[in-house]
Amino acid sequence: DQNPIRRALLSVSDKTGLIDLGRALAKRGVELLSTGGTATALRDAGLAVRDVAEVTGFPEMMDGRVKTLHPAVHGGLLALRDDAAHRTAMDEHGIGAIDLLVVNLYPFEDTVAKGADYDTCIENIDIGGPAMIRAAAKNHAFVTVVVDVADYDALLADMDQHDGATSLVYRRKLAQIAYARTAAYDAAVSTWMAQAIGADTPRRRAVAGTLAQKLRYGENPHQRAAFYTDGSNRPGVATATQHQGKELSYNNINDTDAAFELVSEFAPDDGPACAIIKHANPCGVARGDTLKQAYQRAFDCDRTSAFGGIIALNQPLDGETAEEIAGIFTEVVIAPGADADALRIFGEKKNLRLLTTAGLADPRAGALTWRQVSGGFLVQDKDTGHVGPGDLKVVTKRAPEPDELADLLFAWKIAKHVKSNAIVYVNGGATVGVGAGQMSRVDSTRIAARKAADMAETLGLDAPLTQGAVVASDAFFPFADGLITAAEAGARAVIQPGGSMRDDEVIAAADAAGLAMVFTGMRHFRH
Ligand code: 93A
Repeated sequence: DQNPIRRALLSVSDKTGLIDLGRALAKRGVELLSTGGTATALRDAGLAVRDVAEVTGFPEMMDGRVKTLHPAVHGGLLALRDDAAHRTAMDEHGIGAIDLLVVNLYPFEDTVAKGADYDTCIENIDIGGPAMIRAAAKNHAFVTVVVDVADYDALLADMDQHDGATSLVYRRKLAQIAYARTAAYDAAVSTWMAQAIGADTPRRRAVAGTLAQKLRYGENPHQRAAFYTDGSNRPGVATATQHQGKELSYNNINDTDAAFELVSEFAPDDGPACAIIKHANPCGVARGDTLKQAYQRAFDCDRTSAFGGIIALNQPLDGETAEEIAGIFTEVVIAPGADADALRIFGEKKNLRLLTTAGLADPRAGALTWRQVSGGFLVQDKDTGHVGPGDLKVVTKRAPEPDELADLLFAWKIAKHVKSNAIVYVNGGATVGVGAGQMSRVDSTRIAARKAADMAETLGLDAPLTQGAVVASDAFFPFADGLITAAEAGARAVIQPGGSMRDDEVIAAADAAGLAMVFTGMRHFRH
């Protein structure tokens, strides 16, 4: 359904596969046109190429900013071959048809990812390439457009099946891919620019991404999946270095992100901290005098769930901590670095993946988060909310003691990272019971206390560690029952947003049980 491809314009920044493609096209009788660097590469390989400059009658100018932006190129791409007036215009102006366009763009996304300065990023915004891609894709009734090195082989195969032409079905498919590419490219520019100019509420923020990894499957084996980076180059799972072990899965990446975001709440200067994650919720978070101790204390919150978990550390992994972690099966460890001992010890654990990052995530850094709903998506600011001692309002007769206050603030930071309804018991800088994701707050409170009781049995303790603990609730207690459950489990102090219609009842119950309670005035729903 098309004449054989006679003339191709090749203009590529990524020259992978270029020579083979050029040879294969030349062998099929296709004339090659090219821009500067692409032409040189083809010529060096002994292929005959015509310079676009010869076709346009203009040299490439302004540092290459203007190379292909000319009617001789765009007319050749856009002309309707079956329209008499278009044919006349081509003849009058000496415009030759371009049947195939092969373009890949200036590497804007890579330039940003490398941390290049503003001007360098600007210079890497391709103008002529996207213009040609969009023109060729619009005219896919006659023109074939290829924007991805991965499509070269399929292009040649399609040509061979159609006597040197391509099928309309295939050209349509390529045109759609082409528009997806230019859309993603412009989205990457706008995303980068929003960040570069510090626009806190970008007028329109497109979802841009660069394929980082095709995943074997999604949350379940029957779901397809892939991992994209957004070019923001922040410390985290997307930019971490993987030292060993098999490829991360979809769930691994999701859980590793949750672990790292949580542990990043704890500044290294405040001492070692460890978070262990299962199914995106923490099953243990603790501080320690050493990193090893922080891990052990996190592990002791819920040893059963920690099996096969994901561990995040707020300081570089050392040998003694690695030795301790290696004692049970763990999927992933992520930390801002690892010393030689740690690398050697983990090197023997082939199934354990170790990821190191360039630092911790900044929990205060603004970002947007997306969630898909049928027919659309929700966008919101990332939850960067935080409270300090000065933000707390004591609402009970008794105010928290200093040690209780420290645990309350620690528990509050963790509650922010637990699925709602979230209840977190903390004792001496370690979680001792976590209740996550329940539909009623009182159930989360009971589950967390029951888990603490189970652990007390496992560890051979006289009483669960909820005795004398503090408790955080990510949102207000709607009734007194949740608070009473916490008091019965032995909690001494409570941190919660406040704001319930029945705050008075809840405060009265706290006073009756001798609890100290503070309101944050801020909640941390996480659904
Ligand atoms: O600076 S541009 O936006 N101006 C143009 O007119 C133009 N035409 C093609 N960049 C332009 N290109 C891009 O040059 C292509 O998209 C491709 O990425 C690159 C190929 O340049 P060379 O052949 O010199 O290596």
